[in-house]
Amino acid sequence: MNKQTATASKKTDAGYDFKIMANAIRALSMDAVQKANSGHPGMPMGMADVATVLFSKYLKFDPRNPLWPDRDRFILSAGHGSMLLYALLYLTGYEKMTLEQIKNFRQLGSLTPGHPEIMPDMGIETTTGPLGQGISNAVGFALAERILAARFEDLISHNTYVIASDGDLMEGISHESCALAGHLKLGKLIVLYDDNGISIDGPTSLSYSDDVPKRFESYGWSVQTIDGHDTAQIDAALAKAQMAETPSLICCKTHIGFGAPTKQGKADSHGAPLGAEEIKGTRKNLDWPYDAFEIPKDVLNCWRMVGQRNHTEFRQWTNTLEQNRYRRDFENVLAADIGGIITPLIAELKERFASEKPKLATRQCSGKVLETLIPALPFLIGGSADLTGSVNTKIKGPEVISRDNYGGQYIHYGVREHGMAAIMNGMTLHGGIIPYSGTFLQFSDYSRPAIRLAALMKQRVIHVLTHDSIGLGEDGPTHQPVEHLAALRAIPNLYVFRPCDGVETTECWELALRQKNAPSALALTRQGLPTLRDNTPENLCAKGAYILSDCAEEPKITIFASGSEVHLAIEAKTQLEKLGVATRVVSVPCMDLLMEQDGEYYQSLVCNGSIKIAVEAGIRQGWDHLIGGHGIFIGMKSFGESAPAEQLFKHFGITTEAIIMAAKAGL
Ligand SMILES: Cc1ncc(C[n+]2csc(CCOP(=O)(O)OP(=O)(O)O)c2C)c(N)n1
Ligand SMILES: [Mg+2]
Repeated sequence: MNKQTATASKKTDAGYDFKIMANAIRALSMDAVQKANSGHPGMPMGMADVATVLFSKYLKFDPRNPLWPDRDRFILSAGHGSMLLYALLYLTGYEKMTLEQIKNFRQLGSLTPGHPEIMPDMGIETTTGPLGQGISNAVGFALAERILAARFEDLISHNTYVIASDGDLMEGISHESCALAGHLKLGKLIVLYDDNGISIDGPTSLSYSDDVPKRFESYGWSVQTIDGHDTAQIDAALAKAQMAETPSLICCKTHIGFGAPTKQGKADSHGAPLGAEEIKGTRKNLDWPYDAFEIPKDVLNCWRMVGQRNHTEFRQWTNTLEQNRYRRDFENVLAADIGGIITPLIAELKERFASEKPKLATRQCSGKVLETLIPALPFLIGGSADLTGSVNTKIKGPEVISRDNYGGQYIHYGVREHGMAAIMNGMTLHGGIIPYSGTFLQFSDYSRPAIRLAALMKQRVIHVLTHDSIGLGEDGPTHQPVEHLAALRAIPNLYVFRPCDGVETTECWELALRQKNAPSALALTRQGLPTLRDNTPENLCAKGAYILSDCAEEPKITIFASGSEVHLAIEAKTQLEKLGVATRVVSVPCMDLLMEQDGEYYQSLVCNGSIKIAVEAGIRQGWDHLIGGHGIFIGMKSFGESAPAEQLFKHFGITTEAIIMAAKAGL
């Protein structure tokens, strides 16, 4: 539907009654939840009218071509209402979303899990469930759209629609991301807020008296409030939102569990099957005299026509693409495929670090890597949560992205780590962008829920996390990560890198960029470190750990270390060898990658009978895999202290001398 012909109505353009179509969603939702004997019927029943108008008149989508790059994105932020999405996907004709799948709601191996799990080829753009994440991903989607539109104006112009609930808006992360959306004036972001006044504990008045419209107005959004069951009002509000130059919030006053005789408007309908009696009464109330899972042919046909609405537009878009002179660039950007582009650049950087042997903090090394890579990778979009100068994420040259210029390559996210991480997830999910950003490792706790989702969704998002130990010094224990490396390593499918110098930093960046199906975290130092590595054609970090310095005979001592502690291990080795103790040093830049190698590779690093020592300025957790329960660990057991870094390493006993003493004691 284009802007000019939008008229408030109670029917689709094809003349079908919205109410009846919405009831199909309600019926499927309550039936599926009842059959699964678990799930959330209330929200889909409450938002069915809003979703019906959105899908049948506004959303630009083509179920036959779900990956159409210029499709509108629909994000169900309130993931507990998953049946709303599954019902829509079935009704509009996504091939894989069959009625069988709906009947298998929440069962092992089904395409209809409890909360939506990313499946873009089936209309599920992101995994939602942890409240606040979806709406924040959506800000990333909408920002990615603007960034790509600035580069390919003929090919990209689409909206991002969100359904969000009370819980989404209560969560802190929504404050972060929505404030930034307003600041960046993301006018193609349209949020439909299920303003039903109910959450799990009961009425939202128990804990929530925000003036939501004022809140969003203060962010610079356009806000409307409507009756979310009046399809004419929904239609008019959506038409108006299309015209807004700012993000739009439509507060849809709805009744949770709409149609249920005793549970409508009550928390009881939020997260449990309605029960056979209540379902019977609902069918009567809605004038829906059909069996469970039965959708009458004419209703289904009407929905299927909705699913075909944009097919011609899709074909026109494909023609435009074929004739577009930037077609190849566009396709390359969409694939975000770094392929061979970075190979010579990485080789050159490694050679430079290895020959110049600078004493640099790894955060500075990372800055140098970016200086080389960014000009070659226009889809690498950086940023920081207000620590740009400290985390070395911005290079000279590329412009900053702002409401007046989406053509830049750097985002000032403000002090919003959690929002930043979720926005990056949205940008990579949109396609065409590899996002990276920086903050202190300590503050990764603030981003953790979004980092976890990137790992779960297998998305390439790169977190630059500097000031990675007590080595940051005087800022003290509030800023000194201690358990963070272990905590991040605990997240499956997240690669945590902790390079020891410029060569390793370059190799780790390469691995993070080439890792298409996982996020990465680069833990980098504030303090300067010597260059330890020689150049090698091979990326030695790729196996997670490798022998950095070996001895002629069988090692009596094997020292494992990461990042800023590797040079301590090398110094200890030099002194131990003067005493005639054969010592090997294994650098461990990525424990996660090491765990993926076979046992043989691990055996090639350790020598049976050798005493194993691990050194890392963090906690022991995780290192037992490498050194065993009897291995010696030199690291942290408590929070840090505020003092200059050198004093702290001495104070906590993370020194060359401590390694030598431990080795002697072990022998
Ligand atoms: C981060 C997070 N905390 C808690 C939950 C558990 N939870 C699921 S829905 C919900 C709140 C329900 O209220 P609302 O968001 O208004 O949804 P409605 O009941 O109106 O559908 C909660 C607390 C969650 N999914 N995510
Ligand atoms: Mg609610």
